[in-house]
This record gives sequence, structure tokens and C-alpha cells, in this order.
Amino acid sequence: YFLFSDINITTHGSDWYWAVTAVMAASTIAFLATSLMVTRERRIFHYITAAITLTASIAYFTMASNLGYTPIAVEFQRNSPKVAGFTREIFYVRYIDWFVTTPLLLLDLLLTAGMPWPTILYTIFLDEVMVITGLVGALVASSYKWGYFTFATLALVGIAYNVVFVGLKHSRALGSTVNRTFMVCGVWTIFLWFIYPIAWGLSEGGNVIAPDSEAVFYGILDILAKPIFGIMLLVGHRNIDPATLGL
Ligand code: RET
Repeated sequence: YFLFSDINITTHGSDWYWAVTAVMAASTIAFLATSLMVTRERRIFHYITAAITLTASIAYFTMASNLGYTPIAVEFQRNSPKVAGFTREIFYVRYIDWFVTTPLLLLDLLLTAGMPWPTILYTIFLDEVMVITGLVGALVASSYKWGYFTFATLALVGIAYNVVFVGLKHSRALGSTVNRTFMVCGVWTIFLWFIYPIAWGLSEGGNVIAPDSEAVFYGILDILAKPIFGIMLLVGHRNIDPATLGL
């Protein structure tokens, strides 16, 4: 198994990516199967959540197959003498996944808070800025990448403000059942989302950890932020009357 070992994930990395692919695919089936057990008005949350894990299944299938990356120049290779001319694989397919799935995660969350459409759309705009600047930063070889990291982090602060302060204000007005679900899923989301820039700084940013470690770091985050988040949200919705949310 010689997979261009100067930059690529190893077979361990690939096996782990296949395992995450399986988790995402199984979650998709479970979210769709359980949609048949709830009332029509509640199904939209199952569909949104299943779309998130379906998209992730395809992204993880791509990375497990050692595709969806491009080599980007790094200053020096890990564990090697500081010689110029090395590259690191940068999985741009992650960002294509995030561009589709993070707006859907925000939609799941902010619909649950009963947030008005203009505020939901504006939060999604900030999310698009975050993912795109993160992608550009990952593809830039020079230290300008940290400029893009800063733009993405500022966008994330804007998202967090809208979720934590604006979202909480709206969910409070809808009573304790809605508020409890929104609180649990909102705190979970904001906590996890702020760990992504750390993973980025150690991987695409600073080239500090190996691509196999990057696989584990982002993989665990993605399982917690997609299927586990989805379970928490859908369990919460079993006690929420969709009419309260205007659905
Ligand atoms: C980037 C670039 C560096 C700065 C910041 C980032 C934030 C990424 C986030 C990603 C969330 C992804 C999720 C995926 C679902 O599974 C783009 C890494 C702030 C918050 C929730």
C-alpha cells in the first residue's frame, strides 16, 4: 500500500475515513426511516438532517478513496530536515461538504428557535463567508492564509452572536419546550464549531499534525456536529408542536 506517502493519508487514514462514511450513511438511513414515524409537519427536520449526513457520506467516500484533495506547498515536511519543495494534501472536498451542510445545520437550529427568515438568511450568509474564506486560506501557500483564517473566524463570531443572543431571545418567547431543545442543540453547536478553527490551524494552516491525525480530528468533530447533533435535535422535536414554530 504505497499511497504517495510523502503527502497522503496512509491506509490507516483511509480506513478511518471509510468508518466515518459508514456512520454518515447509516445515520442518513435512520433519519429517513424515523421520518415515517412522525407527523407530516415534523418531517422537514428529518429531511434537513438526512440531507446533512447524506452530503457528508459522499464527502467521506471521496476522502476515503484518497480523492478530493490538492497538494499545497508547505515550508517543510513534518519529521524531515527543513528542505523546500514539500507539499501537503489539502482536502478541498471538506469545504464543498461544509458549504452545503453548515447552512442546513443552521437552518435546523434556527427554525427550531422560531427565528425570522431575514435573520436566518443573514446568518447563512455569514456561514458562506466562513467556509469560502476558510477554503481560500487552505489553498493559499503563503502566510496570507492567516488573513483568510481571520476573516473566517470573524464570520464565525457573527454566527455565534446570532445563535446565542438573537436565537435565544426568539426561542425563549416560544416557551420552555422549544427553549430547552434550542439551548441544548445551540450550546452543542457553538462549542463544537469553535473547535474547527483549531483543527484548521494545526492542519491546513500550520501543517503541525499529520494528515492521518487531521482525519481523526475532523472526523470526530463531524460525527459530533452532524449525526449526534441530528439525534439531539430530532429527539427534542418529538415534544415540540410544529405549530409553535409556524410550521
Ligand atoms: C474554518 C477555517 C478557519 C476558521 C474557521 C473555520 C470554521 C469552520 C467550521 C466548520 C464547521 C463544520 C461543520 C461540519 C459538519 O459536520 C473554515 C475551518 C472559523 C465552524 C459543523
